Amino acid sequence: MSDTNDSTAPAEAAALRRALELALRGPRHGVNPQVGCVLLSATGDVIGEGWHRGAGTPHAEVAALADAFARHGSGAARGATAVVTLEPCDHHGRTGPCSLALIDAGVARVVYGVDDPGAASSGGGERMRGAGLEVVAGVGAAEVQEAIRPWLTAVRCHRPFVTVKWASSLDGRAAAADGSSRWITGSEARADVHRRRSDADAVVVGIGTVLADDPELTARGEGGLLPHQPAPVVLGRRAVPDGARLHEHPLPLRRFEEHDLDAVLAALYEDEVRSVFVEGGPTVASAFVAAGLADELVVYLAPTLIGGPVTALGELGVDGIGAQRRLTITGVDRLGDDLRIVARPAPS
Ligand code: AOF
Ligand code: ZN
Repeated sequence: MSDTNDSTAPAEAAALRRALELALRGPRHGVNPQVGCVLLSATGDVIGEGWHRGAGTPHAEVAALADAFARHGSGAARGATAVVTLEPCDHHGRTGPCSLALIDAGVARVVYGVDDPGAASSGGGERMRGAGLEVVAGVGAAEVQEAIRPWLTAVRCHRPFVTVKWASSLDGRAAAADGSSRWITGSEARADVHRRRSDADAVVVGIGTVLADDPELTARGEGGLLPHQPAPVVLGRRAVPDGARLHEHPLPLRRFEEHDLDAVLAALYEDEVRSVFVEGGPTVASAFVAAGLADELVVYLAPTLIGGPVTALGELGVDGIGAQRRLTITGVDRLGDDLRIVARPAPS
């Protein structure tokens, strides 16, 4: 086991975990992925760290190189190992290619988690190999994939990642028979909804919800508006009333009259929307689920019983039990008196 690759592997796996921790400091919303990078010296010491802070700002690799240069001088990365959560990019986007930045800095070895699925940006691994660097892919890949699943799904499917959220009584009712639905869940659950709105690029509701609830669709916290607001999107033909609170939203309202959700999502993707938070009501939520477009469900269950006809989801076309939509539950948490259940479609 005298091979240097073997002896540095545990340090690299630890550096990858650290890089992922750094990555998650960046914004979850937006057109770019969360990416983190740790630079290790030949002896395995951390000489630089960086993460991506949002579109247009330096990529994680460039930020880590700048950190290493600032701490140890301009030759600091010569012979170093770069440990990155995502394959370094190979394109001139809003910034320059990280593959070239790493080559130019004299980095000898690159270890990364997940291949870049972007058609224009991928290829950094190949370029660096061609330049004589050692490149190892797939380290910590499962953790990275899980952490940036929304962005990876969006880029692979060319549509935003879709989270469908609803709040219901324990018996799955979203409202009483007269349609009144406010305050089923408590304040902790509602605060969680606002944080999740803020992580999304857009929040989607049906016109029925606008007419029934007059929602603001902003992401709010104790101190008022949260720093990032999702764009409000309303589906359906009926008009949004002039006095609707939605008109006070800081971002312009996007309207789609069509029922073709693929077309809606394609148009939003074109507009750089990479994640949408679908907040209802039952018709819109079930349309996304029925179309197989719900990548994640976030369900808040309140300890109350309502009964009656207004279920959290409308028609799903499940005529026989064989057509039921099986889920995998990935999280169950108690928020105040309520339960939050996070689930995704079961692997088929
Ligand atoms: C990032 N941050 O740390 C890395 C990225 O057009 P740009 O310059 O903003 O490039 C965005 C793409 O670059 C992104 O979609 C991803 O494929 C790749 N890598 N992006 O925003 C980073 N390493
Ligand atoms: Zn890059």
